[in-house]
Amino acid sequence: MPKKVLKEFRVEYLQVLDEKGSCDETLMPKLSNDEIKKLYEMLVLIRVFDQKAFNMQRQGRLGTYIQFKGQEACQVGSAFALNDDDFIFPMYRNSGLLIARKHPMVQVLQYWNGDERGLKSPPNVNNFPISIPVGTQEIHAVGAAWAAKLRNTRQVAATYFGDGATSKGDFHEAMNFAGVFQIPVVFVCENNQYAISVPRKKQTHSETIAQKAIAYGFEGIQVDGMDIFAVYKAMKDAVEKARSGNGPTLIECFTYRLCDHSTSDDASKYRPKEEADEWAKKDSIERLEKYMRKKALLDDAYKENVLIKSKDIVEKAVTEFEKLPLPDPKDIFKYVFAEMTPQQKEEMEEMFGN
Ligand SMILES: Cc1ncc(C[n+]2csc(CCOP(=O)(O)OP(=O)(O)O)c2C)c(N)n1
Repeated sequence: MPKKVLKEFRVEYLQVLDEKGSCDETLMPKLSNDEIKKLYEMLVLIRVFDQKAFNMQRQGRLGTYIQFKGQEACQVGSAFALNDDDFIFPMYRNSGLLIARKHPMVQVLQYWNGDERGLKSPPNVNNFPISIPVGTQEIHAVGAAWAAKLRNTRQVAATYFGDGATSKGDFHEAMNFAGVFQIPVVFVCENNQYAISVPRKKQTHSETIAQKAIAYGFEGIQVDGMDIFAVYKAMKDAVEKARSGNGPTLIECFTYRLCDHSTSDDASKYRPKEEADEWAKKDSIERLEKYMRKKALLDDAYKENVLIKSKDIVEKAVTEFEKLPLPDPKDIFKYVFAEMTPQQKEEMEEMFGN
């Protein structure tokens, strides 16, 4: 009997800008010089923020913090392809994404200091709260995008998650539903090669994460996640496709976390130094600088100026944040449900008195 040949499970890999800052002009997305500068300035701003927030946590000025160093291009490149009234459903590693989506830095700091009000979306954008449970945000994004489809608002939802999250049932449910009902959602997987200490190869036997989309009946693409042009291009295409009623896309941003998992982690315990050093050479910011220098969009004075301005913006946000009153610890009990359960009331009284 002749074997029936099924479609190959192959996906495209997209890189526009290589590590040396050389650009494949045939793949270059349409971006003006001003837009390229905006992307660069945002990358620098969120890196400065990330380092400052980490330092503050170490100094006891912030409760906890999840760094995203190495993943800036995934977050900025994708944010720039969305409209303000599109929805984002982020994960804990997405402080940079929130900032790129006009979420006030002060509020981001407020959140990491234990005040949930930090995640209240500003009125001009649709930023959903970040999700600490791994993967739950994927189904929420599908729900919001489904509502947008039913209401015919032409809004798109984007959801962000790590390679580890793709092993969750939520991922299957979200992807399956999105495929069946052709939901206007973009799944952005920031594959940073590790789920805390679990390497990607122990997460899935698939060659890529992107190819998983094929089984759900839609397109998956793997992009160089440290190449901001590739991320932007893939996202722009996926968003346009979703907005015009042609369903979901899975974008796997192939990247690396150039930092610990969190402020309670030490990645040197499970990742070889040589590996991290190799990835650091691919860094999105240096790569873009090389490109911009070649195109006369960046010189030393501009670079210095961007850094000074970024530090100034971050310091002002920190000063404002440190003036805010701390949240009331009773809020932990008060706002889990609309009404406190009898047990919560009892616990609260036990802890704080009447
Ligand atoms: C449902 C759930 N299970 C376990 C955890 C504990 N946990 C926190 S982060 C993490 C790893 C997730 O890795 P990945 O999805 O690759 O994202 P990354 O942290 O690498 O960005 C785990 C297991 C959690 N937060 N939620």
